[in-house]
Formats: sequence, C-alpha cells, structure tokens
Amino acid sequence: LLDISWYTESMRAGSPVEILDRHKLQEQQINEAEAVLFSVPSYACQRRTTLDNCNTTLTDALSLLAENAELSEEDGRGVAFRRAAAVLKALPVRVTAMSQLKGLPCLGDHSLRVIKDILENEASSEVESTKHSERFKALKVLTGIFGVGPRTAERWIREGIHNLHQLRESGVTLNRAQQAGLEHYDDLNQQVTKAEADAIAEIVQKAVDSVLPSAQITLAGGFRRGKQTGHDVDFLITHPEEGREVGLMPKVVSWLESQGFLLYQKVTRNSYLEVNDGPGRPSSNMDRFERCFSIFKLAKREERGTKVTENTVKTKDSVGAHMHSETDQSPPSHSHELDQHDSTNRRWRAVRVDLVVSPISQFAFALLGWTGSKLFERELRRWAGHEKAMSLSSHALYDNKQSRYLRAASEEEIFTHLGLEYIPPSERNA
Ligand code: DCT
Ligand code: MG
Repeated sequence: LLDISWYTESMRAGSPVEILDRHKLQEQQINEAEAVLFSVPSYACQRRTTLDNCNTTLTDALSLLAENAELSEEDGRGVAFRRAAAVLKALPVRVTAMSQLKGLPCLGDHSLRVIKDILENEASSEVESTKHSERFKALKVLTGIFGVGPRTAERWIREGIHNLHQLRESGVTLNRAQQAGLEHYDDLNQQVTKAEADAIAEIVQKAVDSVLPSAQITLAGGFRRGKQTGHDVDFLITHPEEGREVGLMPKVVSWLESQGFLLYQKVTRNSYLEVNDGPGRPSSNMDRFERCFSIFKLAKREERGTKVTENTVKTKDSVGAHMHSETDQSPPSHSHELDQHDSTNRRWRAVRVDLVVSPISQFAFALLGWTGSKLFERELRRWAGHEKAMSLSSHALYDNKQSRYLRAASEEEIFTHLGLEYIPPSERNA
C-alpha cells in the first residue's frame, strides 16, 4: 500500500501544491491494481488540472450525468457530478479499483456507484440509459441551437418537438438568435480549431486596431487553457488607458459588420458600476461587461490561404474578395440556399465568437473570470466566499471583513489576495 499524501491542511491555507510525477510513478512500475491512496484538496482551484486525463472513461460518464442534470435544470446535482469528475481528472494515474478512491473529496454515493459500475461492468447502466433516452437526446439537439436554453427546450419537448425537423414544421416563433442558430446549426455544432481561433483573432485585432489603436485583445476561454478545440472563441478587449475602452464595442462591431465578417451579433451594454452595484454576485456577473455574442463568417482554410494580412483586410473590396470567392459574392445575410445547407460546397463556415470589453482596472478579474474552466471559476468563487469571506466576480474582489475592494493588476495578485497558490491557465482544466 503506497500512500502519497498531499497535505490537505496546508492546501487549505493555500501553500504550494505538491505535484505527483506521473512518469516517476510509472518508472517505479506501480501495479495499478495495487491500492494507491491520494489525498486531494477539495476545491478545484487548489489543484493543478492539466488536459492530460488518465480517467476519461470515468470522467466522460460523470460529465454526461452532469450535463443531463444541467439540461434538466437540476444544478445542484450537475455540480456534484462536475466536482466528482474534476477530482478524477486531477489524479495522476488511471483508477482501476474502488480502494484507490478512499479519502478523496467530492465523491458522493451516486458518483461512487457510477464509478463502481464502470470498473466492474465496463459501463454504467444509468449512463447508458440516460445517453439513449429520448428526453436526453431531444434536450441535446434542441439546446444545441444557439439561443436555446434548457427551459425553452423543455417547453418545446412538452409540445411534442423533439428534433430540428419537428421544430421547423411546428411554426413556433423563434427569436433572432435562435433563427441564426438553426440556420447555422451544423457549423455551430462542429468544434472550432485553434487554427480557426487564431484566424479570428487576426480579424478581431484588425478591427480593434482600425477603430482604436493601442487597444489590446486577448484570447480567453478554453483556448487560453491550451485546448486545441472549443465550442466558441472568447476574446477580451481592453485599452491601457482607463476610460478609452468606453464606446469601443459598437465601433468594433460596425467595422466587422461592414467588412462582411458577421452573420449575427447582439451587443449587451455594460451595466456594472461599483458604486451602485457593489461586488457582483457570482451568478449575475457574466453579462455585465459590454459584450457581443456573435456568429462569424470565417473563410475556410484553403480560402484563407496565407495569413490575413494588412492588404487583405484594408479595404472593403479586398475583404470581400478574401471572404467570398468568385462563386460566392453574396453578402452574409443574403446567402444562397445552397450556400446555407451544403457546407461541403461552401467556402466559409459559421463560428460562435464572444467579445467582451473590460476597462483596464478590471482586466485581471475579467481575464481570470473568462479563462475558465466553468468549474474552476465556480470553485474560485466558492473558495472566496466560504474560506475567505470575500466576493469574487469578473469585475472585482471584495473583502467582506475589511469592507473594501482588493485591487489587482494581474491574475497572480488575485490568487495572492485569495490565499491560493497561483495556478496557470493550462492547469485550470478542472
Ligand atoms: N464562464 C463561467 N461561467 C459560465 C459561463 C462561462 O465562469 N456560466 C467562463 C468560464 C469560461 C469562459 O467563461 C468562456 O465560457 P465557454 O466558452 O462556455 O467555456 P470554454 O471553457 O471556453 O469552453 P469551450 O472550449 O467549449 O468554448
Ligand atoms: Mg469558449
């Protein structure tokens, strides 16, 4: 019995996280069937979680149950499964016996039952039946439409709508986002690659440069954590001089629109004012920056050819040539039928892009908040509230005991305020 302990008490105080060296473990030729005990700190923001995951079978199963709970608006259950999956993601070896899980945090009875089922029978009956249930399949398909959340999907299912064909035939009224979501359904349900994210970054950089020189863009979300694919591309935009970012979003969006890069956009206004609002509450702070939910029209790789250069983006005409080939000169909003439905013959694809503008004084908080993962963010806020009596949002950190805001110019400073070891983006993949 090998006991590799992380010191939970010192973890709680935020002292250095001891990393288990997977290679060393393998060198020692530890028999995986032998029980290996791990002591893992209980908050995901105290752990280093890379994209290397030795337990994908187990974490995929638990993630599916989490997703099903979230789609059924049972958030408590969803979080419980997410936390259980995250603990397994942080383990340096593949779990092969229940005895290895002794003493690990966040593994409730339900999750343990699922894990046991998989270890003993290679599959969990609950996961399999969920995966194949009509309800789950319908919720997945319908919430796969941009602009459709679990509540809307649930309502449609009650009305007998289970798939896109039934939705199209039903005559239900779709809002503008949902119409765009349905129109670009296949593209938006295909993963975005890092190369595509980089191509969009160049376009966004050009847009920002042309409306406010010295404004800066930062790729956030999963790509900042080192993921090679994602469901969308998230950008933060700021300017080194406080206040210069005001009014930036409409200008950036107009520029992108005038160049034919947007298939859909909706800008929401910044409504966060410290004096009025106090520290943002965890659940209400995601949409308080000036934010643009958009769908980009991105030329396919062979069409993009070499990088987007100064020349290709300089004038409207040249961008037109860049974006639409000779056979597709139509502007995005008036594309051909064929164009829309036969993606193999199209020279472009639709990509979800989120743009967020942050004043420089809040930028570190925005960056931390928009880098994710979702569970890592949730755990940071829970740590702040429960362990430190602080409120963390993507705008600010408020110390309830001192009754004051704690400023930070970098993510590192925020971790320090929170009494946590700094975890770099690539290790926030909880
Ligand atoms: N975020 C959060 N809470 C939410 C939604 C988002 O904290 N309810 C943060 C964390 C990640 C960031 O915003 C971007 O969100 P997503 O794009 O949904 O996450 P992602 O990690 O970038 O996932 P993907 O790679 O699939 O885009
Ligand atoms: Mg993302």
